[in-house]
Amino acid sequence: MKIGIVCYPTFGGSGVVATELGLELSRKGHEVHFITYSQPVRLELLGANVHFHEVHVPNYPLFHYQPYELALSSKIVDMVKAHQIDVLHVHYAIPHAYAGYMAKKMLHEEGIELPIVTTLHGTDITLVGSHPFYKTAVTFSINKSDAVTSVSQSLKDDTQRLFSTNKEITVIPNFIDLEKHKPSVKNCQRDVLAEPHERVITHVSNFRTVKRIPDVIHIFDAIQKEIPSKLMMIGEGPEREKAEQLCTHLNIEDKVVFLGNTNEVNKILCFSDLFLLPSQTESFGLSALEAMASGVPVVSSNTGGLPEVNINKVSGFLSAVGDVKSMSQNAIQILKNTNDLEAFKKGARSTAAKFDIHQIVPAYEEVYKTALKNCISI
Ligand code: GMT
Repeated sequence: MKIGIVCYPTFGGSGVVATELGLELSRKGHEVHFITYSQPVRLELLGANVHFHEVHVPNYPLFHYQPYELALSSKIVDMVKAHQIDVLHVHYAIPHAYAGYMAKKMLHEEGIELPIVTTLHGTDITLVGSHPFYKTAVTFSINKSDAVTSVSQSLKDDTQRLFSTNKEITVIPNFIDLEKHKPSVKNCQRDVLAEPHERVITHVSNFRTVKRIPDVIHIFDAIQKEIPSKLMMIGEGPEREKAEQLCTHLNIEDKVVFLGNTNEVNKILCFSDLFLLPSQTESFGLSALEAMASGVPVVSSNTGGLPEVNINKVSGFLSAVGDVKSMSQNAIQILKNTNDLEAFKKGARSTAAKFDIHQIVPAYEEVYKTALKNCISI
């Protein structure tokens, strides 16, 4: 099949899922075309089966906001015609599903029917998409997609609750390449960042309010009072500066390392002992799954799709959003005793194995086939 993929090229989960999916589809022999405003961060290798088409939005002084959807839908039309694309898969509803619909409509005028598959990722539904300013257009784009998927049952339920749509939604959970995230001692540079007797705790996110970064710091503060440890903070975002100030205020700045954005998260995870994800909302929690695949137990909140990923008392623990005390106690329980820690590490890896890329990606191929067969003509 020739598949077009529209996504955000940044470090966020939806872009990572779209990129890893495209790469796996290309390995399976499909021709994959990424369409976005810059090369996706995890798309390191372009090859015979993997192509990248950049969307340019020329700056024009009349526009207060540059019309990205317009440039994107034009690019989709040109690319579909030039490469005879069979199906377009858009990741994150805003504005990709809307631009996909416009492209579909323009192509229809030329006698070309393009099936659109929309994958809902989380904040495009729970935070941004359900805002009154966007809701009408998001509902329309969901209803007009040929197929809609969501990354968890919880996100499907949220979509049906928040939007007036009878659209069938197929749950296809996020996935992981277990080979890439093998817990391994090779390439680990633990000694650069922590002392041999210290436990290593890690958090990865885009440091937005929804991630409850102060909770991460407070949980770590409670841990380090009982167990010698270091905290690795990976990612960039609006809450980073405040987080650094909080560490100074708590007098733990020498125990917290801010590493910024990196493509080498698995190299930090391979020597981590615990992953923290106390989010306010989380449709799935791909970063938690990546940690688990590396054999790192997770202490998280129980919001959204997290209970579908992090299995309480097996791969880690779940607590109510904001319950820093319970999360701290759970973290200490996992880290205190080496035998318990080893059991949780095994539990994390075996739970992650249920999300094996080779088991999940065929579900997307099925959705493409169905969308091709039932393509709505407009
Ligand atoms: O977590 C973020 O803020 C990034 C966001 C994105 O769209 O890039 O992540 C969402 O999609 C991921 C991939 O499907 C999910 O694993 C995340 O749980 C989801 N984030 C939220 O729901 C907050």
